[in-house]
Amino acid sequence: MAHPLLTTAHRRSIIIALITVLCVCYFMVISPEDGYLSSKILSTEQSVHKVDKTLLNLASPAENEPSHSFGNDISHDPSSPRRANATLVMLARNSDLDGVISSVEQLESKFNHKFNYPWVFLNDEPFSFEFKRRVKVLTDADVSFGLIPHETWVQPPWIDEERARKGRDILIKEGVIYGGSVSYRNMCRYNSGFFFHHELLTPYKWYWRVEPDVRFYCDIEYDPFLFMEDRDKIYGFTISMPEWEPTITSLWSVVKEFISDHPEYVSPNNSMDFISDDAGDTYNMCHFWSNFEIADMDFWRGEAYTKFFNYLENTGGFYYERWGDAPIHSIAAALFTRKDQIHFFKDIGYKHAEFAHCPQGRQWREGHCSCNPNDNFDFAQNSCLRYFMRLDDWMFG
Ligand SMILES: Nc1nc2c(ncn2[C@@H]2O[C@H](COP(=O)(O)OP(=O)(O)OP(=O)(O)O)[C@@H](O)[C@H]2O)c(=O)[nH]1
Ligand SMILES: [Mg+2]
Repeated sequence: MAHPLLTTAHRRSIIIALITVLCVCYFMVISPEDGYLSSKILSTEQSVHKVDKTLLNLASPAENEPSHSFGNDISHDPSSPRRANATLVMLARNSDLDGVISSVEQLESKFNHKFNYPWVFLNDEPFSFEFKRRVKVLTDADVSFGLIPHETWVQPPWIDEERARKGRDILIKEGVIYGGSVSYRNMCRYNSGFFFHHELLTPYKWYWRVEPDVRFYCDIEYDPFLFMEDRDKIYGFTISMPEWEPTITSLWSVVKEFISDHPEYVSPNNSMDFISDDAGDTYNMCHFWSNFEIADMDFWRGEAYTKFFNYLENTGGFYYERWGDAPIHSIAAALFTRKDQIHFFKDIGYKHAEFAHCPQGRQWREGHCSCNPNDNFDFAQNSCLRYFMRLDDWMFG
């Protein structure tokens, strides 16, 4: 039998020896520095693993399980492109349905199926169920159908109807298109001074005006709204031509009065040379054809245009003559913006009635345009494009 003291002392020395061996081993094999390095390597591996998973999650979230452990809470999709505050807008009647479908179908397939800008349709009468059903199905974008407030559409009660009737009769005798039509005058006045105040349009800055039965010939692979925004543009067109003089007999004298009352609104770098051949003495009738417009509604809503429109409106010229929204918009854009703020969309193939703009050369090829490049109004006798091109800066715009 062993002595208890010896046994205790023996045990104590074994424990001390073991502790000593463990300490020596610890300091020899795992020094504090090595331990730091090891743990650093370990933590780096973990973070590489983390980053990999994070990148994977960003790259294709749909293909990855949601991982709460890494805290990758992706609140927005960074791959979603920047968008403009913009809408496509069309004024139409229920009876225009076939032409509306044709225009929407083309613009969707050439442009908007990739961008999904919303559509706004406006009418002076409620759109029929059939109209809405047939149009909504053409796009994945939001579609709204709006009723135009009566007072912004109809001939105002202060217009002298006897004088207006005489004005219509003169144009009928002269064989001017829509010369006898009051509803055409309503439409022109509405497009000149009111559409951009419609409650469905006030949320937006940019619009692309589309009409029933027009043609869009080419693929549009970029965003024309962002193009305008990024270059500080205000008004974009494709076709320009002269107005029928009898429809705007007194317009230019009213414009000149406005300019002399409000010279502060005229841009020092304006496009007077597009609309006048004699530095503003007379109007040469040139205008941008407003059935196609990509433009900034804040310009129409701004002080210069608001005062300009009200000035014109007070003369009654929309009804006593037959002032069109195209010369009104064009004159304002030419005078109250810088010339580099007006853009010729030469890459957008477009046709309204018998007049077409077909891109040329590389733009025609790259846009896969379906128009005949020879069916192009740009340099036809009646085109006003050469007047636009004589503005110094057009090609740098
Ligand atoms: N809701 C409504 N829309 C109209 C009316 N008149 C014209 N519009 C629309 O206003 C736009 C211009 O009218 P248009 O009749 O095409 O006039 P235009 O382009 O000068 O003439 P066209 O060469 O015949 O096309 C089109 O989008 C028409 O659908 C109307 O009385 N009510
Ligand atoms: Mg038309």
